[in-house]
Amino acid sequence: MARLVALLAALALGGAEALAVGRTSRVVHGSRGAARMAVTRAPKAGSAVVNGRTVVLPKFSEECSYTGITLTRYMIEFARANPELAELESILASIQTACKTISTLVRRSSMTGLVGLQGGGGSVNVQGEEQKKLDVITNDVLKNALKFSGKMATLASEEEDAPVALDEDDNYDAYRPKDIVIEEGNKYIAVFDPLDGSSNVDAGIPTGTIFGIFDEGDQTCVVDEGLPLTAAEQECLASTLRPGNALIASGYCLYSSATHFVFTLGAGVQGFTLDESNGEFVLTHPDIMLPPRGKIYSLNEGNRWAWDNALRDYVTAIQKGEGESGVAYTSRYIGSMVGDVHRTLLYGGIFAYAGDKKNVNGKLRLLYEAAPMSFLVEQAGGKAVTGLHRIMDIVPSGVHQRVPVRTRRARARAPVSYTHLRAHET
Ligand code: P6P
Repeated sequence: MARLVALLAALALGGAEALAVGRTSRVVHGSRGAARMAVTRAPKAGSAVVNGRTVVLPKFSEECSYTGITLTRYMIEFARANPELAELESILASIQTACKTISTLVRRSSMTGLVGLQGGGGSVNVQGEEQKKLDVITNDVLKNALKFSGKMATLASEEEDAPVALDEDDNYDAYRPKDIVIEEGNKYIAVFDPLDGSSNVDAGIPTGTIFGIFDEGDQTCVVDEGLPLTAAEQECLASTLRPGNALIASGYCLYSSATHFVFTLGAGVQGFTLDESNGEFVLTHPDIMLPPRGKIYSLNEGNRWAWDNALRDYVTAIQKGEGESGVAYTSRYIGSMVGDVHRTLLYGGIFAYAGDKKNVNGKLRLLYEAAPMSFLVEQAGGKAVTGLHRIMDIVPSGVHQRVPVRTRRARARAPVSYTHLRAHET
């Protein structure tokens, strides 16, 4: 009987106000003479308190004018500044490697034949959604990267029916002297959507990977290794789901005109861009803060006549410029949450996925879509709310639970039925 620490929980730490630092950049001529934009001012040193724990921001006394501040270096410095979170360095290293791999798989899919449905069709995930070839492959890429990090206890994925409890790492056993029991290091849990928006991928529309990492907590489930999980074991795994204030890290990788890696460790949001000339993610968007006001609203208006009246009236008002800002909003909607949220983080405005008569609980999954993104939005100075509750306060009732969808606007109005991620009003 293998003793496995198996946990599931959701998301994010409380929304400590991120340290805001202006972004400056200059053209730096690298060794190859090619002009490259580099961030000349790294994130401001400091710290933030999230859920009672202090997270110290790394310091960068100098920067290489050829490579800028890479994600690898950022995490090295983060681990030095936060020794108790040092293992996040190897976890983020695994995730960035997986994201680079996925970026290449997505970019080359039309040439490599990795387009279309898994098995020509008929392969359906637990959500009842037809799986694309890339859904399955990217799930394996990310699952393996996290598993081989040696730091994971459990993985939960959109593409996995049930949580995957990782048994002892064979290599770890091979290295471990048999007569000494070595206390394992921290064990973490990952939740992820390996290719969010995959229905768009064959058309070259932006897609992304969403991830959330949280520490193991104290719940333990003992499961038989190598055997399918029993109902009781699944119940145990699911019973460890905790409200979205338990995350240590979350982020996404956007596969678009460029490959952007945006994440938070509980003290602000950092944005990196893949420099394809050397394969490094380079810090290009330090300390992302939502603009105080935006004039873009992003939600699927095809669902308009299934919305409740309050939401329809709200959208009509902002379309007419009759909202709080008095500015007529414009509509942008990609249908990939990663793309829509990334634009919202940079340009401001509103992203929402509404509950409606067809889907009372909307569509976004709490554990590995809405909550990791909510963590980022809050860390970027925004609000991620559902009707009566802050998204991150919701205790998931299951791995694939959809977000309970009710949102109360900033001012006391009748609750409107949608989940919306919005820059807070100034
Ligand atoms: P709809 C992708 O399938 C996804 O989960 C999110 O990435 C996206 O925001 C939403 O669904 C799009 O759903 O119903 O507008 O196509």
